[in-house]
Amino acid sequence: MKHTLVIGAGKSGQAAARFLLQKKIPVMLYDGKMQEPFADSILDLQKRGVLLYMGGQNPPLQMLEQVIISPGVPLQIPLVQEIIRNKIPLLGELEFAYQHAHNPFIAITGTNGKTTTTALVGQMIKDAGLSSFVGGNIGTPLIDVVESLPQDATIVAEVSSFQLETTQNFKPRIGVILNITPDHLDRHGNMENYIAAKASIFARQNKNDDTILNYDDPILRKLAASSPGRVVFFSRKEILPQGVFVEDGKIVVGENGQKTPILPISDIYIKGAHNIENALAAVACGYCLGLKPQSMAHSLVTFTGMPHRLEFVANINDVLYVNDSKGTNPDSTIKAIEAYPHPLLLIAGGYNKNSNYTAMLETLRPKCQYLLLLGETAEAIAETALQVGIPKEKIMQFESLQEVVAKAFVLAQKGDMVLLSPACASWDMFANFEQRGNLFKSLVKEKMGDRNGEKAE
Ligand code: UMA
Repeated sequence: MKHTLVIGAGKSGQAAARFLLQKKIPVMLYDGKMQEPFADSILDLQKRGVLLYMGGQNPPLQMLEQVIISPGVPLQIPLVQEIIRNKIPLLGELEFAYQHAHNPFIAITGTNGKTTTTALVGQMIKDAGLSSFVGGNIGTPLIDVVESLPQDATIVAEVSSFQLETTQNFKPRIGVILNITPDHLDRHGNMENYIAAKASIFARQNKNDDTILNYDDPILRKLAASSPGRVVFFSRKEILPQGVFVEDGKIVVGENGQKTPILPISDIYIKGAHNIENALAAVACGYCLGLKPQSMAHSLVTFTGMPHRLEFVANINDVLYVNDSKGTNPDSTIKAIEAYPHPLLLIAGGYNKNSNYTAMLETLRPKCQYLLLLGETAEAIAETALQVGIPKEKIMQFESLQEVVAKAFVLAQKGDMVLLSPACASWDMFANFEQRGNLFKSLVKEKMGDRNGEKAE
């Protein structure tokens, strides 16, 4: 009997396997890691008949009908290359979910800001009294829910370049690209491939669909011409004849010579220039959906942001502790560095994606109290920091996040900010950025407890 092979036994792969089992399709589950001891969720799949191929054990390709690949697995690995050579149909989890979905999609991508914008758009739709489901790269594999959503729900999906790379028919009703700066080049090989993966968000749209693009991003401005959909631009820097922009300190929607003000940007709860861009993109989505200006304004005033994204952790003796574990590339960390005026103890470093840290460290230099480094990239970041003129005595390397937080507590002065914004993915030391951010928060809170204890004595 022909099987479906699921590659990657993480969140996406397990969700795909569960879905296939429900449809009574025989499943094989492959993972490059041994995964022992198996998580209960994997043991459960095994009990239900899933054949496990763990630790890089090759499954028998002649028994395969199709293959579903998890987003984090590169197409270059030998097993996938063998599958492609054997012409076995291969699709990603996003495409698989799309093929089984009955609801319209709003898909949001971009190097940075996609999680916040996705959650914000989901909130805007709910605040307008409509039904939405928020999922995808943000954390819930869509295949888990696509067949059980209410008929009137709009799926608001955060989509990554990894997911977009393996789409074939995926065509969102609204596709958003927030920005494109170098990231994941270890996986995509070069910028052209990375841009092409992002652009596939609109590649199959038609004139009844909307493509929302950032006018201030030169790559996206150029890309607009290749969208078959209706392009709606947003801009933080320029007043546009048509689209969503900032004028006299207010977000404004311009359409056919008419201007509709939404709200003053100072009223938006989430702070920083990058969040104004996320808000503009969300308003552009709301505009395409026909949401009322007052309702969108209410969402922007009340939406408080996402965990692990410039998340306030504590203020201890006038030192701010902020968790930006989702800062997984240099550009994202630049935005975190720029978001607050405080002198910084920046905690950075992690999994090596061959990024360039020069611009990030140049942004940091005038505010840098200390640069506390850990992970695979610590050495490379330290070298670049010296090159951009950050003094040697301000740069320190550590073996664990525990050591970093302990040192930050000793070094931080009143008025400083201790910012975890690693500019790197977490995969060298952690399962994901959430685990890294949660550990940071619990270490800070532990220290806060110690500090209170000291005071009490
Ligand atoms: N694996 C292999 N071989 C490989 C690489 C990985 O077997 O060469 C295995 C790993 O051992 C692991 C499994 O694949 O067991 C993990 O699969 P995965 O990396 O696809 O991770 P999932 O747990 O399925 O989570 C994925 C997304 N992860 C990635 O794209 C890396 C999650 O995005 C997403 O929330 C989830 O699906 C649900 O849709 C996270 C992410 O970091 C947030 N995304 C990147 C980002 O935002 O920058 C793209």
